[in-house]
Amino acid sequence: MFEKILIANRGEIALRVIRACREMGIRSVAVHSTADADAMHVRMADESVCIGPNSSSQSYLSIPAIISACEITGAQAIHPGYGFLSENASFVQALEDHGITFIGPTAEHIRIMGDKITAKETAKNLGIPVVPGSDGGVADTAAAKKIAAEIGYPVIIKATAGGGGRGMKVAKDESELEIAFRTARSEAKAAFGNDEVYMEKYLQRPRHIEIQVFGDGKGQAVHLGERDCSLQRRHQKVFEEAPGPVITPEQRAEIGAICANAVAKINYIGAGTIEFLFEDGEFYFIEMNTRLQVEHPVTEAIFGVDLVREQIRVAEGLPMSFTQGDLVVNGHAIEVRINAEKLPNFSPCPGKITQYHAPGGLGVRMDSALYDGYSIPPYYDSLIGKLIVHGRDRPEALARLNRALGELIVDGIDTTIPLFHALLQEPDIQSGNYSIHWLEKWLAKEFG
Ligand code: MV4
Repeated sequence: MFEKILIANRGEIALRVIRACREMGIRSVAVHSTADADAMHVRMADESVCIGPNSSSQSYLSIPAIISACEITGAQAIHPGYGFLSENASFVQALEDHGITFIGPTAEHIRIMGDKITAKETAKNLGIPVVPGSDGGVADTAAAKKIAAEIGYPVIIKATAGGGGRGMKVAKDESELEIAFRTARSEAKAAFGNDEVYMEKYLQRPRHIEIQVFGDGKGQAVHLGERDCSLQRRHQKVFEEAPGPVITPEQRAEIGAICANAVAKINYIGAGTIEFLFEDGEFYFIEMNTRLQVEHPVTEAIFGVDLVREQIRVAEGLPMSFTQGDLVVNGHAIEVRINAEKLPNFSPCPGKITQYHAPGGLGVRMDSALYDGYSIPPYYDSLIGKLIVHGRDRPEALARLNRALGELIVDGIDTTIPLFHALLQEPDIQSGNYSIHWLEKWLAKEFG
């Protein structure tokens, strides 16, 4: 059993992990940069270690600094949260070499899913439906034209080292292919130092539906349904919900079983998310994330489970505390991301919080590391809180979200709170009628 866990992260997700540790009787170690000396995660943990200066690369991304902090404090395991080192296979390898347990998947699984061509091929071999496209990489424009003619236009060219929307180019027809291919390749080279690209049929109006999976590393795995994360701006999610407003129980059971069987077959350990595009009733695999995701609380709400607790259990070699049969969808949950950003351009807005008041009441969860008088440093990402509401059905969750947003006070800086007040007035949001392009189109219409 772990007696002490180090959390290699900051902000709300560090608190999330500290809370799970405390409920399990495990001591927690916070690490922090100099800028975060007064941060909430440092105050809330049992112990803390300063691991470096302000910049992420010298603190939250510094593998030697984090391993040293682990050795100094005697922590037996590290929870990486999301972002930072959470999907860094070299970090996992280094921990293994030091006899420290990584609370997450193996370095090999992280590596496989980090390379998008290998990830897609692996998914396909495991029986997961994928987007029609090239088998592996595309060598040159001649090969690209041949494949595009087979699968039909429009096509999308993606970087194998990319993911999360970086390094993609669409070609509507053959006249656009050459430029799209060359641009994708050179952008991939510049951004990732790897110019390998692959090609897919471009889906024009899909939803982003992702399946939460969870494995024990010993061949047992379950799924925890889907999240609809279609409302994104520049590949940043802003509003997520579970279950998906247009997914039927039959569709959930079918794609969920496919995903659970796939991760069971590879002895996957811990939390994972299999991302799909969903169009005309069909699921198409795009990527797999080998971490706990920002939006995991909506899944926790509707299934009544603590995913961080389960991550820690399986990392200790214990079985999961539930089986597939225990996992029944209960109601509807919505998360909105409260960012320190100024509309309409979503420009970062760090600064001092003069007043903070978290909403409460039935079905309301506020995950945030804010407090009165806290100064948001300019060095890290702009997520400052997540408001998660749970209701018996979608209309109740929406009403609760509206009510909770009305109680939430974050003064002193600009935030995305007004965006959500406005979104809740929209008939398409009220009815769940949106695709991956809805938010960008709406923003263009509202703000020009
Ligand atoms: C696509 C696509 C359409 N067709 N692939 C963007 C993020 C990355 N994970 C995959 N992405 C897309 N891949 C095919 N074959 C459209 C997108 C896409 C998108 C996907 C999910 C959520 C928002 C998006 C916004 C623009 C494009």
